[in-house]
Amino acid sequence: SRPEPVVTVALDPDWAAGALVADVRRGLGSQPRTLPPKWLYDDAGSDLFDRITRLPEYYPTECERAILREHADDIVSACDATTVVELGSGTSDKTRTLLDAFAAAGSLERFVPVDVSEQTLRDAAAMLSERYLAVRVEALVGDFTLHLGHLPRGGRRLVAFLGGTIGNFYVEERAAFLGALHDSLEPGDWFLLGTDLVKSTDRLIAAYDDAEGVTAAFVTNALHVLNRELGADFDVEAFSYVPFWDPRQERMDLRLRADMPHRVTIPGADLVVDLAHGEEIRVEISTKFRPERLRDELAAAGFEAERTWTDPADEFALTLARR
Ligand code: AVJ
Repeated sequence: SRPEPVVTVALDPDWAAGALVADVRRGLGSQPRTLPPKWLYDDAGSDLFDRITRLPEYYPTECERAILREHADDIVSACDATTVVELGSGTSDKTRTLLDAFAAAGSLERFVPVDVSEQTLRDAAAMLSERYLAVRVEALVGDFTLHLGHLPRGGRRLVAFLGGTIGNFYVEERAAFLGALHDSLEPGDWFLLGTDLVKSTDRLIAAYDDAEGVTAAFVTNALHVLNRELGADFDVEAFSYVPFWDPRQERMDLRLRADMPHRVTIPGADLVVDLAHGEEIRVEISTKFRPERLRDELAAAGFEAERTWTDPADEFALTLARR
C-alpha cells in the first residue's frame, strides 16, 4: 500500500483574511508606509519568486544549494536528529538533498514540512512520502511566526529554516521568532539556519534589481494582492520599484514609489490612503548577516552555534545550532 502523508491544518483561512486586513491597516494607515512580505506569496507571487531563484543575478538559491550538496553528510553526522522539520518548505526542493543524506544514513524517521500554502504542501507531502518510504511525512499547514507550538513532539528534532527568509524579519521580529522557536524545542534539538551574508553593494543591488524586471514584478505583486483581496484600487502602473542597500542596518530595502499623488481606497480594510508624489511603501527588507553577529543573536535566544558552512565565495551561510 502507498504511504499516506498526514496533513494537519493549523492555519484558519478566515483568520488569515483578518490578519491581512490588520496588517494593511497598521502598515498603510501610518507612516512610514509598509506592507509585510508574507502577503507576496499568492499563486502569481510564488511563481515570480520561483523565477527569481533561477535568475543569473540572484545568487542565494544556488549558493545554498551548493552548500547542501557539499555538506549534507556533514550536517547529518554533526547532529543526531530523527525528525526533520522544515519551516516555509514550499516544494521542499532544496531540502531533498538534506533528506537524501539523512535517508542514506538510515536515521530519519519523520519529516515535517510546514507551509502556509495548503495545496503546495499537500503536493510536496505526497511526493516526499513516495520518495522516502521509510519516513513518516507529517505536514503542517501553518505560519511559522504563529504555529510553532503545533510542531509534533518526540524524537530528536532538527528544524531547518532555509533560503535566508529570516532576513525578512526586523531585528525585534527576529528575536521574537528565535525565542518562540527556542520555546517550542527541547534541550538537545537542533536548528539549521540559512542566512545571506554581507557582501558588495553592487552584487546585492544586481540580485534585487534584475535586468528582466522579475523582482520588480514580484514586489509590485503586493498591490495586485490588495486590489484582489481587499477590493483596493491601486493604479499599479503609477508606481516604480525602488530597491536600495541600507548600509547602517545592513539590509536590502525594497520599496514602491508613487510617481504621482495617488488616493487609494481599500474597502476591505475600510481605509483610504493619500499617497503624496514620491511617497514610498516598503514591501520587504532582506537583512544580510555577519557570522559573529548571527552567533550572538542565536546565543541570546538560547541556541549555541556549533558549525557554520559557507559556499566557496562566502556569500551564504548555513549554521547548525543546538538548543
Ligand atoms: C525568500 C526572503 C529569502 O530576501 O532574498 C527575493 C525574497 N525578494 N527577491 C530574499 C526576495 C526579492 C527572498 N527571501
